[in-house]
Amino acid sequence: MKAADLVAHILKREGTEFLACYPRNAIIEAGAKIGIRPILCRQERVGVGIADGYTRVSYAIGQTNGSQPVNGVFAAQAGPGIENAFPGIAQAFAENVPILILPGGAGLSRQNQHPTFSAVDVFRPITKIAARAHSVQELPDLLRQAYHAMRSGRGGPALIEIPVEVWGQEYQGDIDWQRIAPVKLAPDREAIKQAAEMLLAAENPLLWAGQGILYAGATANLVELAELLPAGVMTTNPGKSAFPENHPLALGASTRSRPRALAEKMRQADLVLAIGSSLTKTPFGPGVPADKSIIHATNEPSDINKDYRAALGIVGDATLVIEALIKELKNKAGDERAGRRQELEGEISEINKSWRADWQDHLSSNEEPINQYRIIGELMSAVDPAETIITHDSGSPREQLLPFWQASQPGGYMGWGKSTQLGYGLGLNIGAKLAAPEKLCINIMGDSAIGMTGMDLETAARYGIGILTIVFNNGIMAAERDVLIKADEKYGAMTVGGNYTLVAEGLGVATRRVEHPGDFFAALEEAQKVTATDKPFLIECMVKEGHDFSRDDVAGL
Ligand SMILES: Cc1ncc(C[n+]2csc(CCOP(=O)(O)OP(=O)(O)O)c2C)c(N)n1
Ligand SMILES: [Mg+2]
Repeated sequence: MKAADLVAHILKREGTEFLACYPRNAIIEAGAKIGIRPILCRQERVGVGIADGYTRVSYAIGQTNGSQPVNGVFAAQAGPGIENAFPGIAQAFAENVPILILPGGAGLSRQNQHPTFSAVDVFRPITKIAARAHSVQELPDLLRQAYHAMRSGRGGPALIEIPVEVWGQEYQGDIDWQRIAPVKLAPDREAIKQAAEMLLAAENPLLWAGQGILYAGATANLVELAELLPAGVMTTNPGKSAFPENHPLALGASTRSRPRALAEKMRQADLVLAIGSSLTKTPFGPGVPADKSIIHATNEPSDINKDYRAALGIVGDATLVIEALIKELKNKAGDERAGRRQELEGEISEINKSWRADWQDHLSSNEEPINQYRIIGELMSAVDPAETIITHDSGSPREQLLPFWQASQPGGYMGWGKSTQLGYGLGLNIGAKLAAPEKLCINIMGDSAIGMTGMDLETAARYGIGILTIVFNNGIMAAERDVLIKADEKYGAMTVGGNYTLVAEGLGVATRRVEHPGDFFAALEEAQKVTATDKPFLIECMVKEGHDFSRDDVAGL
């Protein structure tokens, strides 16, 4: 058995059904022989994004359904292929997504010669493991390490480079591959006791849920904890959908924009319990205001006391931490807590009502060019979030979508923003649809965003991947208005041009161009019919520049 057959065999045992890829890489052929479907992207960056979106959904939705998650895999050639994959891997690193990257490599005798591109060296700082196989015999050990790195602790990409001569070598021995199980950390019992005491002593505890909840499949546990305490639950941007946002204790998610209830309850909070979150300071995620006491529970010890001083740190898997806390609280909790829950739910509901009322003009606006919130409003009333997976893109669409979209199921929203690469949402959406073909999978992108990766709409058309892409075309980089003042006045630097309906048609994608807000509903109905037949659809909405965001502010949030 040659190296590529060996790798394909191991991937198959790990549940791999498709390989996101771009030639040449011998695993494409070897995988095809044993039923691993190659999905050839148009650009390696998007290929990595496809593996990424698949992984997110496989973890978040698969686990809720009781199936074992499968990590997405991307394969590329040495040199240009893996060089062109850089943004995809950097984004997966920023978002802690556990994907496997399998590039070819230059011959071993060329590795030290200028200007050989060494994927191992270049990607080491942005992967959990980056290793080169010097012989086919090393591959099972390296892949075992890669799967262990992806499955245990904080997620992130793993990269194994396979140099030219290794592909041709014959593997000696039997392969006895067993699926690599995650290794979970259990929390310190004393810390759990202390946390329970702090939570019970707090007047207004607030739960802060990160994407670790999604990776641990801990949503049901989190709901139980929130109801027991009781406490309102906010999520980070990547954590959105980790807590059902139709639950009366839900406060929503935060990027730079957020629902008012989140801001208000954060303002009132005296204690923040963060679970499954790195608590990283980032412009596209919430912060913890200085006057709050913090309990920080995470499976990554180095995140504790990184950006904030933690009054108490707990290292552990999110499910195990929450289970232990619930057990401890049940021993201690008093009767008065049920009454407090009702009161708290009432407060949240009141804030939500006034916030929605303030935004109703936007959500039902008849403006032309179209108000982006009208499209979001139409979407929310027309589709069932429980049957939908949605993602935004960088730029204004993220700020517009995140506060208002109500994600009711884990994995129903793919939030991102630790890096904010324009165009990332398209690959994510293709990957999500591959992981959950029964869902309506939507990505909303601006006109600059589609310029980055739009050619890969053809990938969806070619493989019959029925995604829905909604383009907010305002002919401008609206998000850059504050930094392109003279450059725009003198040289029109904000303007971008394009008719994406024509582009999509040219790429074999069915489309509708919507210029009047009243026409969106029919376009969406048509899109749902078409995507249900495994064909992609693009709706181009001719929107206004759009600078209104829900940014109810609290210092430090
Ligand atoms: C790869 C990359 N380069 C630059 C940026 C910085 N950036 C963020 S938003 C934006 C403009 C977005 O314009 P568009 O997609 O048209 O959305 P709009 O804000 O107009 O709705 C830019 C240049 C980025 N996020 N990613
Ligand atoms: Mg734009």
